[in-house]
Amino acid sequence: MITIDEQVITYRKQLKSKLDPMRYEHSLSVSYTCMALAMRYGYDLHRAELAGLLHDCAKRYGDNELIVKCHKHNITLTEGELKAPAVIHAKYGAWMAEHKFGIHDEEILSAIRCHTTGKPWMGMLDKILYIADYIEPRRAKASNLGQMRHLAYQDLDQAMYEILAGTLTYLKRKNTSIDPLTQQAYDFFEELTRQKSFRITSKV
Ligand code: DGI
Ligand code: FE
Ligand code: FE
Repeated sequence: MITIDEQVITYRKQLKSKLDPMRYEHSLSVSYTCMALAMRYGYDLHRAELAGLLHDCAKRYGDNELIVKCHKHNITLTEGELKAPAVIHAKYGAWMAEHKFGIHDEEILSAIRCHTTGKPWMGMLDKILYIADYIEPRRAKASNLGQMRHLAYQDLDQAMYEILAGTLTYLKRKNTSIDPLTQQAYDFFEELTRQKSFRITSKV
């Protein structure tokens, strides 16, 4: 029977041999940040660690390779994904986590699957991974990173909303195609945070 620590060490070795050094460091950093957020919000530390470690496992492939691999394994890609291929490593990464790394925990697979776009009705691990990917210590400086790091430990939904807003602004400025799921995630968290702030003010 393999222990949790042995499982993590095995995954790290596999990832280190396949990912470029900076991507591997990012994966470790996201993994630790997921665990820190899991401590804060009372989520299972080991599942958070695995989601962080494996989330970018498909990042070694280029866009065209990913499209071919999805086709080969009967993974359906939406029109939105084909127009914004930078998001496909999340869906194929979830497939790899299941079929190459032997993960069968649906919460871990779901978190990997939506870590780039987000989606409406995200579970706690979905949000932890999405946010950890953005705030991890080695992340290149986005202008609002300090605020986001603080907010992540105050309120997951508010942090989701702010990060999605920043991502959409960035994507629009780049004039690149936006996956409808990214827009749907933003609309969902905008409405959720609006309702939450309404509830807080209406209590006063
Ligand atoms: O894999 P990472 O670099 O750690 O980060 P990520 O998985 O969040 O995102 C990879 C890229 O995908 C990042 O530059 C932002 C971009 N992205 C997120 N949503 C969309 C998107 N790109 C397009 N074109 N459309 C989207 O909706
Ligand atoms: Fe990613
Ligand atoms: Fe990442």
